[in-house]
Amino acid sequence: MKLYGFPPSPRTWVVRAAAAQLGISLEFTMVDLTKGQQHAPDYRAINPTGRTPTLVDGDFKLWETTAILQYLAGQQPTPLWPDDVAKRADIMRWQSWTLAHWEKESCAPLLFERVVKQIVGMGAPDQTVVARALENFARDAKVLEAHLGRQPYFVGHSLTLADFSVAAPLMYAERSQMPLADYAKLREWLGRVASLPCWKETAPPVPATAA
Ligand SMILES: N[C@@H](CCC(=O)N[C@@H](CS)C(=O)NCC(=O)O)C(=O)O
Repeated sequence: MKLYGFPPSPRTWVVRAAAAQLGISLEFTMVDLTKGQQHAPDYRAINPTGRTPTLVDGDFKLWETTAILQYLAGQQPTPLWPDDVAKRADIMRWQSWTLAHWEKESCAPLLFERVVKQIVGMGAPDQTVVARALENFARDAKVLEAHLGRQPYFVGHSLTLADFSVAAPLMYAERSQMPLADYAKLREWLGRVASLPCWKETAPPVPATAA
């Protein structure tokens, strides 16, 4: 299978980390977002949304990170994506919530305003956007903290795709100054996930700051 992506992006990173955890080797092709390669006609032919990552398996072209994670985990029996309808729905619940709220409204705006803008030279963070994201972050982190007070992983007692999906937006938590200090369970869980060999093996080099 081939993966098209941009290694520093959390979405490409989480797909590569999950593939490594599953023991699936992916033939990787770089789509350099800093050079606009996501808009090149040959890339648009496999992903008309002009975003990364994209998985290609023979004639099957799959975009959207969550769908890619489920497709990879569905290749063989794995505790990451248990063959149990309630557990899969539970994983999907956390993945859906992450897409709609945790990633979109809380983490991604902090990453963009505080890190991406600096790297690509887009100027200072918009403090209105940052303030709104911090409010959302507190709202969502409380939900995560309460859940992790009851169990060590998001679904059941072992690692699943839910942990990969919820952790991905936190990949640059420190650099984005995400306020994790008040959430001990969340920090402990993130430490467990981030110390997985698959996470470290696929970690991108830290991008430089624009001069
Ligand atoms: N919902 C998509 C979002 C994909 C996405 O926005 N990817 C970013 C990189 S993390 C991208 O390619 N951005 C380039 C652009 O929007 O031009 C997914 O989860 O895969």
